[in-house]
This record gives sequence, C-alpha cells and structure tokens, in this order.
Amino acid sequence: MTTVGVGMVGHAFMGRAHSQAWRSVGPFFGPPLTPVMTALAGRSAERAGAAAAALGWASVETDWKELLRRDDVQLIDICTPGDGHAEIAVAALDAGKHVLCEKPLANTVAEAEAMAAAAGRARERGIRSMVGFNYRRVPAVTLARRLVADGRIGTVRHIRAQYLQDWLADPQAPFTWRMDREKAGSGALGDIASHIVDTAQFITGHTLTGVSATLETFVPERPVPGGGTAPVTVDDAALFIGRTDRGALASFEATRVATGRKNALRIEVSGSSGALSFDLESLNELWFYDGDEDGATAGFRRIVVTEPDHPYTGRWWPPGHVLGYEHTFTHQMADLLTAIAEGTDPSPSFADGLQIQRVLAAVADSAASRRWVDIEGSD
Ligand code: SOE
Repeated sequence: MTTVGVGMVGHAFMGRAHSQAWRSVGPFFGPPLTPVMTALAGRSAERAGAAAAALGWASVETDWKELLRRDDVQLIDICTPGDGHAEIAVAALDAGKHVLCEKPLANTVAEAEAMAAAAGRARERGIRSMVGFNYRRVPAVTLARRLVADGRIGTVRHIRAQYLQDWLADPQAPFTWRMDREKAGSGALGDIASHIVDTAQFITGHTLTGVSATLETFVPERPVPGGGTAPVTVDDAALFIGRTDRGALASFEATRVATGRKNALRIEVSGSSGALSFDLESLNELWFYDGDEDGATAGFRRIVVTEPDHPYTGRWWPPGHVLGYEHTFTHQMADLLTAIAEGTDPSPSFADGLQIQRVLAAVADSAASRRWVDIEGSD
C-alpha cells in the first residue's frame, strides 16, 4: 500500500489547518505513504459539503461512524472539540484505523486512559496513533531539543514557559464551546497550557513530577451570539510551578486575557552552561546563549532557523525563506505517515497525551486544594 485514505472528523479551525497539511505534505515531503483526502465528516450535510469542496475532500459523511465502515479510509483525523475525542479515537483504533487526534488528548484522565489503552491494543496489530501537539514541529523548537540533547546548554535547571493570548480580554467576546467545560474539559489550561507542558518536556527531555497551581476566570459570563449570556465554566488563565524528574524547576503561565499578546508561546530554558529562548510570535528564530564563549562577547544570539541544516526547513524553500504556523501541521503529517509506513511509533503518542492529561489534572487539583500535587505515574 503506498497510499492511505484519510477520513477527517470536524472542519472548523483545526480541520482547516489539517486539510492544508494533508494537501501539502505529499508535494513537499514525499512521504513513503501518500495521503488521499477521502472523506470529511460533519453533522450538517450542507456545511460539511461546503467545507469538503473548499478544503479538498473527495466525499462527505454526516456520521463519523460511517468513516470506520469504509474500506477506503485507513486513518482517522480527529479535529472535533475535546468531548468527541475519546469515543471517536477508541472506536477508530478498535476498528483498525490509524488515528491522529488533536490536543489535548481528552477532557479527563479517565478518557485519556481509555484512549491510551486502545492505542496499546491497536499497536499490537500495527495500527498507529499520535496526538497533535504541533508546536514540537516548529523547526526552532525541534532545533532547541537537539541542542539540549547535544549538551549545548549543560544541565537543565530552569524552564520558563508562557502561552499568552488576548482573544478573551474583551468581556464582550462571545461565548463558544471553548468556554464550556462539558465540551472543552478546561479553558486556557487544556487549550494552551497543554502546549507549553508538551513543548517544555519535548525540548528538555524532562518529565514533570509535581505542581502547585492557581486558576482564574476573570469573565464569568459571556454573550451568546443571537442573544442572552452563558456562564463561563472554565478558566481564563492558569499559573503553575513544577519540578521535573531530573531536578529542574519550571514555571508556566497560560492565559487568554494577556492584553496585546496574540499567540505568544514563549519558552526559555536555562542550563548550567547555556540557555535557549523561543517565542512563537517570531517562530523562525531561536536565541542561544553559549556560556562557554568569551565573557566579553558572550550573549544571547539569534539563530535564524531557515537553513538546510535545520529540521524540516530544507523541504520547503531555498535557504533564508521563513515558515509559519501552518507548516507545523505539515511536518506533523509527514512524521506520522513516515512512522506508519516504517512500522514505528509516532510521537507524541497517546501515552504522552495521557501523561500531559495527568499534569493538567494535577494543576486543576492543586488549584482547587491549594496544595502541591504530585503527578500520577511520575515516580
Ligand atoms: C485557541 O486558543 C488555539 O487555537 C488553540 O486551540 C491552539 O491549539 C493553539 O495552537 C492556538 O490557539
């Protein structure tokens, strides 16, 4: 088999991002398996039909379960709100379909456990699964991991991570599913703190062992399009500190009300002999401090991550030509397709997604109990 039929569930923001990645991965990466954009599933035939036509999908289903019955679909791509992830992923894996699931893996630890168990069962039959923490695949972030692994900053002591957005700073910003605990599981915590936890652990290779946290909802009620208001049942902001299994201290701030900050995923890692700093708002740059350099001239220097020596970049444009947000999804698809073809485990796995879900649960627990909380399974 040199092609894989993809069935995507959901067609909003993430569905659009994934669609462009499925379209571009073949031409730019030439993976060993070529994806065929076979079917799009959405509840409304009219809206799903329009999305399929616009985004390049060959057919439409109004019930995702139909995708599992189709022989021309071998991979299910889950782009629904969090409350759909577990049911769809477990059913798809049990039906023998590979699965890519958007982050965070689930809305609860129990759901994530069921998903990781299903992934384990499926793996024995050669069926692969991956959770979509796409920022790992920003070339500068992948390069940062490489530099840490190569010992270029020494022993990691500090991780300072922030994910700052401001789209909910205005109290009149309308209520959506992302503000509904039933649909989203949590707010800034699951939506964007999950990204910085993954990015921090990915770059350093460390695992969080415990946290102390606080959560806040600044705007408890928001207008509903069409009239009235709805209660906000999730956090607007999450703030926590943590320790890692290899002795580093970490701090995390995730907020959707950081006025003026649009999509600032920032991470700085301080090691015993150097440091790294990254900001998604300037995603083609990585700042590197080499403490072994001469003291008079040492300082953070900017690496423009666009060169053939850098991860992923050589597949796109000639040296010096920058990439953007959308490319991270294409990189994700390329790595997933390669892993499926080669029979290896794609990363991050559902087990990795479960571990992050446990961190999120520990954060929520710590905020509620006002105590330090150890992360389940971290010892
Ligand atoms: C909204 O907060 C959002 O789109 C997240 O859901 C994404 O995961 C993040 O990449 C950008 O912000």
